[in-house]
Amino acid sequence: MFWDQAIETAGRAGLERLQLQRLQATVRRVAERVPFYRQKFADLGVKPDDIRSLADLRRLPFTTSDDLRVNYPAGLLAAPLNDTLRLHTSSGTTGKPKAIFFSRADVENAAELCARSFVMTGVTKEDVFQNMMSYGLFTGALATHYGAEKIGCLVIPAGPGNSERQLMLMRDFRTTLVHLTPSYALYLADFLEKRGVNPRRDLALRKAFVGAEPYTEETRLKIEAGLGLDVYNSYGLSEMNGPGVAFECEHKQGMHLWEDHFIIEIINPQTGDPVANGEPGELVMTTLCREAMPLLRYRTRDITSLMLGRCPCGRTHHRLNRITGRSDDMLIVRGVNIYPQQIERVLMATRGIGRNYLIRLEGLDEMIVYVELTGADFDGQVEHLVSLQSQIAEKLRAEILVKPRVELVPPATLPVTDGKARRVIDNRKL
Ligand code: DLL
Repeated sequence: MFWDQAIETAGRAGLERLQLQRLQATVRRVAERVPFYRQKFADLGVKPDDIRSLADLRRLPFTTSDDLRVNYPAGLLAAPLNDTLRLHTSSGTTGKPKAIFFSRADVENAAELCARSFVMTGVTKEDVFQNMMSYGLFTGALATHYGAEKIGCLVIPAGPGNSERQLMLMRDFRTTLVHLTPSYALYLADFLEKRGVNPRRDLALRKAFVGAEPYTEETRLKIEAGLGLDVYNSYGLSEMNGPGVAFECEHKQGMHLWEDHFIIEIINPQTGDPVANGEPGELVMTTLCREAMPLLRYRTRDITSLMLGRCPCGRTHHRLNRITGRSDDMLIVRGVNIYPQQIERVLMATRGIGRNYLIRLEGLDEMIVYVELTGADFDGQVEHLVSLQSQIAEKLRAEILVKPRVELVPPATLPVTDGKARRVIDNRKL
C-alpha cells in the first residue's frame, strides 16, 4: 500500500533532480537568513550559486549538535519567530537542550511523512492507534499522532507508562497499533505476562512501531513474541522533524529513508570522508523541505550503513540498516571498544533472560552487567542460576573480549523510565 505512490517509487534521476532543486533553495535560504551559515560559507569560500550538482554537497559545511547548543535558543532560525508554530527540544547529555522550531509547513510535513510511513506498513483507517510515546517537548508523539489522524485512524493519545491503564485502553477500544520505545515494549510484555494476558488471544494488536532508542534484532523478536504483533523499526531525530524519517516497509528489510525530504551521506566519523557503498559509518543528513530550521550536513552520530539492492516493495528510496549505536556511546573497557548493543544482542538471544539489563562501570575498569531473569528462572535451583551466570559471562567474553561480572536479578527490578532507557552507568575514575 502506498500513501503517495508517485513519490515513493520515483526513479532515481527524477528523485535526484528534485533533491538538487530543493538543496539549492535550502542553501539560498540559510545564506540569506542564518548568520551562522553565512559565516560558515564565508570561511569555506562557498556561495549558493556554487551548488550546481548533488556532488557539490561536499563543499558545504557540516553542522553538529554542538552548533545547535551554541546557537541556543534561536540562532539557527531561518524564519521570523512569529511564523513558527511549534517548539520541540531534544536533551543531550549535558547542559541546554537543542531547540527545534517548526513552521506550519514543517508541522504538516512531519505528519505527512508519518502517514506515509504508517501506510507503508499496511495501516488503514480501520486501525486504532494507541500512542505510547511521550507527549510534550519530545518529538516522539505529536507527528505520529497527526500522521495517524491523516490516515483516519482512531488515535488514543495515551502517552507512556501506567501499564494498567494501557491494558484497559487496549482491551476496551480494541487497539490494533501501538507506538513505543523498545524498553517500554519489553516492560509492557512483562506486565502482560504477569497479569496473565495472552495478547494474541485477549487483545487485537497487529503492529508496533518501535523506535527512539537503539535495539537489536533479538530484541525485536522478543517484543514480537511478548506482545503478539509485528514490530516495525522507526528511526528519526528531532533535528529532522522527529519520527517518520526512516521506517521499515512490510518486508522489514531495512528502513526506507524519505529522500525527497532528506539527503543522506554515510561518512567515516573520524575523517569526515564518505565510506564505500554499504560500509558502516556515521549518518549525515541535510534537510530539503524544512523552513524554520533547515540544517546542512547534520552529523547525527548514529552508526548505520546503506542496504544495497532494490526493495521488493517497489519503493526507490534508499534503505538504512538498523542503527547499531552512536559514535559517542562506544565504551572503552580495558582498551577494548565495546558498544552496548553487542551486550544486548547476547543477552536477548539467551534463554531464561528477562527483558531488562543495565551495564555499570566501576573503579578502574570493572564492568558489571545486571540482567533480569524471567520469574521461572529466578525461582529455580541455585545450581541453575550459577550455571546461567557463568554461561552469560562466557558468551559476553566471546562477543566483547572482556569478561564482565554478571549479576542476575529478579524480574522488573531494574529501573525503567517513561523516556529513553539509560543502559550504561559509568562511575569510573579514569
Ligand atoms: O527519538 C525521534 C523518534 C521518536 C524516532 C519516536 C522514532 C520514534 P530524539 O529524541 O531527537 O528524536 O532522538 C534521536 O534517537 O539520533 C538515535 O540516536 C536514536 N534513535 C531514534 N530512533 C532510533 C531507532 C527521536 N529506530 C536519536 N534505532 C537518534 C536506533 C534510534 N536509534
